[in-house]
Amino acid sequence: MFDYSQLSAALIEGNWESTRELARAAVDAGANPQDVIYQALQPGMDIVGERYSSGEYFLPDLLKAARSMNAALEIVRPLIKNEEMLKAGKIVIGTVKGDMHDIGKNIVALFLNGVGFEVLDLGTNVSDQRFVDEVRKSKPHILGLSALLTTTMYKFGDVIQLLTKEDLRSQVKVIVGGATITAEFAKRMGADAYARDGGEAIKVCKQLLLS
Ligand code: B1M
Repeated sequence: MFDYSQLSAALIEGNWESTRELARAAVDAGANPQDVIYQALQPGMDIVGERYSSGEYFLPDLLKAARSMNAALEIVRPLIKNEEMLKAGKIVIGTVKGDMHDIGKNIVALFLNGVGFEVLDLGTNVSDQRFVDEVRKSKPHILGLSALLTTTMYKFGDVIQLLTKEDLRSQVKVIVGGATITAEFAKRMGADAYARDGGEAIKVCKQLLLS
């Protein structure tokens, strides 16, 4: 069992160089890359979020934490790969309009790619129409929508309604996720599925391929 407290602390302090070096030291010592994400980095980000909510941290602190997270992800990214191949699955993924958060979405994309899904990542601040146009063009099995803000999470419903309007809803399964999202909210927006994190997204997307 690894002690990730120093790694979490470096991320919380926004020291990207230490975060990267401690992530490298952990994987060099045999840490599981998924554990590095879920036992060190994401809990660290949660603390950063709490400090921001309480007024202890400000926007520059969020930016420094995001940079540190990305520096550590560069280390673990090459290790999350090809556990098995699922050549049949294609997913289009993106963060909805008005939302610039992409760290969690990138992790989900990384995990899905790691198990062999073909992942087409549209990035952040993606308009409803762009998602729908990409579904028409690329014909993915799954459309993945990410949102982190309580103001942008309602975009899920807008995208799904537009898919219906353009006669594409029956052709694609929709999975949604993000820190503020619940399974109940996903259902209310008309999504087919919800996943809490990257690991669950793999499981759920495999099920969606079979349904
Ligand atoms: Co912002 N931010 N942020 N932020 N930010 C939050 C979300 C917030 C909760 C912080 C807080 O107040 N405590 C708050 C939202 C409050 C609310 O809506 N109720 C907030 C705010 C207010 C804002 C701004 C409005 C701040 C401002 O400008 N005054 C602004 C909005 C900008 C915009 O988007 N228009 C803003 C900006 C930013 C930064 C740019 C500085 C930076 C993002 C950098 C980036 O993404 N490139 C940032 C950050 C870093 C955060 C926190 C601290 C961390 C987010 C993160 O990366 N978490 C965040 C607080 C928090 O979440 N605890 C916060 C780590 C990541 C691995 O987890 O993203 O949850 P997460 O992803 C998980 C799961 O959610 C899930 O799997 C992922 C991997 O495990 N998941 C999916 C995600 N997408 C999925 C899709 C799926 C399935 C699962 O299927 C498709």
